[in-house]
Amino acid sequence: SQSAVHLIDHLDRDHLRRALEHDVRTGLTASPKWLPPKWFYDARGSDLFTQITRLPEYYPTRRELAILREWAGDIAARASADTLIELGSGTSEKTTLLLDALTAKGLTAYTPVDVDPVTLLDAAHRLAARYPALTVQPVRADFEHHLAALPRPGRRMIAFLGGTIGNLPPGPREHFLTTLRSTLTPGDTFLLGADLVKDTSRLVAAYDDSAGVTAAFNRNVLHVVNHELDADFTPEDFDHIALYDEHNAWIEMRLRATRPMTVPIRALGLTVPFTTGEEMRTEISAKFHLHGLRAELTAAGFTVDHCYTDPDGDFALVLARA
Ligand code: AVJ
Repeated sequence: SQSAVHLIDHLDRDHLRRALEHDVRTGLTASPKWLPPKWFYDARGSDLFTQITRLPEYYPTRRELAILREWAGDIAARASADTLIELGSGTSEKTTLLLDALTAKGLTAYTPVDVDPVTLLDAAHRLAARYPALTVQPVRADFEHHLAALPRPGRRMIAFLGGTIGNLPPGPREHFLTTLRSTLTPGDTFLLGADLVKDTSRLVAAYDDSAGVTAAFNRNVLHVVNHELDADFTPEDFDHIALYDEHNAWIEMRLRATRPMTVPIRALGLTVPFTTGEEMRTEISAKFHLHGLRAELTAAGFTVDHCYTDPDGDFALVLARA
């Protein structure tokens, strides 16, 4: 595409590299071991996630789309935003429904925010071509660290779709919501997508698909560490585990070592031992009850305007006001 789209980049190579080094050193020297889910998303990981959204078992994307198809007009009318800022925008595929409705109500700018520059620029070019009157300003940033640096023109809607809020454990989630609220001003709105508690077998199937795409996505974090930190993981020597923790109401993904290993991570001068069967946590994906979600938003200083769900009650979109 020829459209003029310029990336604002808050994640220079140095910053990213230091963050990855810190996370890998912290997580892999802890007991039990863990790695944060944000490192899934290099170009390959983003592509695998897109494949996940098309799997028959992975319902959240389709449910959220169904809600947007039905309610985007209502959401746009309530928000009457000038600027849409989308956190964790990925391919921005679902966003066109929102953009169609919001541009009809006077939206002039769209800012997708993501960590993967390839996916981000690709989406930005595609949307700039589709909405010629819209100013598309992609920002490469980490939504947990750069909220204060987001553009501030006019009435803003912050969209955080897909259920990505579920990647944050309760403490960091409260911090995120409070920080986001503090960067907003009266008239601004927050549109939050969240996956809802449901039958355990459906939850687990969504994170352990029969085609093995989620398993490849899970193992991708090891490819990323190999590539970025000169490590020697053999990803195939780890089994993909997805389980539902009912007490915490979250899905947990883990990688389980199938044999004893000693893995050099050369860039860190670190050697990480694994025993057979040892598991490391790579993601939590929290599931919500509507009343809990409302309470968390209210506690962070938002006023909940409207909750939308699909007919089966699988997924929720909540519109809240600053
Ligand atoms: C992109 C964080 C919403 O938690 O469902 C999909 C990521 N992980 N399958 C989710 C994911 C495994 C996804 N989010």
